[in-house]
Amino acid sequence: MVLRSKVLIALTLAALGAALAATGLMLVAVPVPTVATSGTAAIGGPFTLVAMDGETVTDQAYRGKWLLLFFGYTFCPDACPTTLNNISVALEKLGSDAGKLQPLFITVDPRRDTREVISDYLKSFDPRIIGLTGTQGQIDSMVKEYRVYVAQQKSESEDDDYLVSHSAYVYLIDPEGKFVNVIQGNETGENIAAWLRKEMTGAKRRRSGE
Ligand SMILES: [Cu+2]
Repeated sequence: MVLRSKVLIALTLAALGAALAATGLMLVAVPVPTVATSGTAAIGGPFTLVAMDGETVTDQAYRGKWLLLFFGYTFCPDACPTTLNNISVALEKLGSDAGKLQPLFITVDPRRDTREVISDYLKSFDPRIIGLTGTQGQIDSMVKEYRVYVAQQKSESEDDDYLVSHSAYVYLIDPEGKFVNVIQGNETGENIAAWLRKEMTGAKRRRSGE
């Protein structure tokens, strides 16, 4: 319970920080929460989204793999490209262990981020990162489940020219679909890889009851 509260507080602070970041241009500066164990946090849960081929995909499709989730949007000027770069570097650093992981980029701006837009955008990053979109309702419920802060900024000119301020945590979900922990997207690829190794080995040890 204590651990769950810690992450919840951190994610709430992140939301607050993002709300205070008037332009939505900055990463949320909140210390990375530390969680020593996993399993019961009230973060995460089942989801239904749409894959790049138009097929419906649920969390069940990824059972048996660790999931690395990042929520963002392709028009994002900095947090998203930075995070996706860092994840790409982390995958490289992990070597063959990256095979146990499935990184997902989930748009919080499904109106502009069509499947084609997302596919094109992800060509700039590691090809193992899979893009997902969904209806506004599907995205909204996932954003709520994962406590992602998302706020569309008012556009002064054209309708389609807006920024979306959002929290920039990367979420780790274990092979059974349980939320494990988060890390800030602006951590270096090296730090993300080290964090992943630690979390993934820790979970294995916990499962075998050591
Ligand atoms: Cu972003």
